[in-house]
Amino acid sequence: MITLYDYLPSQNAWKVRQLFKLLDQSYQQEFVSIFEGEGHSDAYRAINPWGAVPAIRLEDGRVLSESNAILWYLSEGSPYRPVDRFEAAKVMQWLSFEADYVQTSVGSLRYWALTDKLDTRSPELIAGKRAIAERALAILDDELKSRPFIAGESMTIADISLFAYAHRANEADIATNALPSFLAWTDRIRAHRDFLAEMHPYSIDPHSSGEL
Ligand SMILES: N[C@@H](CCC(=O)N[C@@H](CS)C(=O)NCC(=O)O)C(=O)O
Repeated sequence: MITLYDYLPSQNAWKVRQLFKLLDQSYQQEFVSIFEGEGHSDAYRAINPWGAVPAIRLEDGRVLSESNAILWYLSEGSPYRPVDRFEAAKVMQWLSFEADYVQTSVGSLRYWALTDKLDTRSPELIAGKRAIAERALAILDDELKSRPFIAGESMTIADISLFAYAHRANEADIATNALPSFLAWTDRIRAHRDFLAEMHPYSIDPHSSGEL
C-alpha cells in the first residue's frame, strides 16, 4: 500500500488525499509534524530533500515529493489525466501555473494570516504576493468563462491542484466575489460526488504558530 506523508492542515496534502478518494485507492498515512522540525530530520529529508509534505512512498520503497508530481504519478490511466499529448500538456501548464503563481501567493498569505505571522512579514512582501494572487485568480476567472474545467470539458488533476488554495483565498483576505466564473467552477468541483470536503484548520496543531 502507498504511504502518504501528511500534515492535516496542508492543502498541498489535501490535493493528494482528494485524488486518492476520486480513485477509490487505499493508502496509509504517516504524519509529519512540520512545525516541530520533523520535516528537516535526516530520515524525512531522505524522503523529501526539501523537508515538506506531501510525499509518497510506493510499495517498492521509491519516494516522490511535490504535490503536483504526485498527482501526475497517481492519476496515470485515470479520467483525471488526459492521454492526448496536447491535452496532457495543458494539464501540465495549469499544474505549473498553480505551483508558480497560486501556491506561492494565496498559499503563503493564507498560511501567514491563519497562523498570525502577517505582522512579521514586510508590507512589500505581502503587497507583492497579494498582487500575484489577485492576478492569478483573475486569470482563472477569465479562462473559466469558456469551459467548465481549467484544462477542458472534464475535471482533471489541474482542477484539484488549483482548487486546493484558490478556493481558500478569502482566508488570505483576497476577495473572489467579483469572479463569477471562478466561483461557479469551485461549485462544480464541490458538487463532484467524491469531493473531499474534510479539510483541517491550522488551529488543530498547537505548534503552528512557530516558524518552519
Ligand atoms: N511545492 C511543494 C510545497 C510543499 C509545502 O510547502 N508544504 C508545506 C505544507 S503545505 C510544508 O510541508 N512546509 C514545511 C517546510 O517547508 O519546511 C508542493 O507542491 O508539494
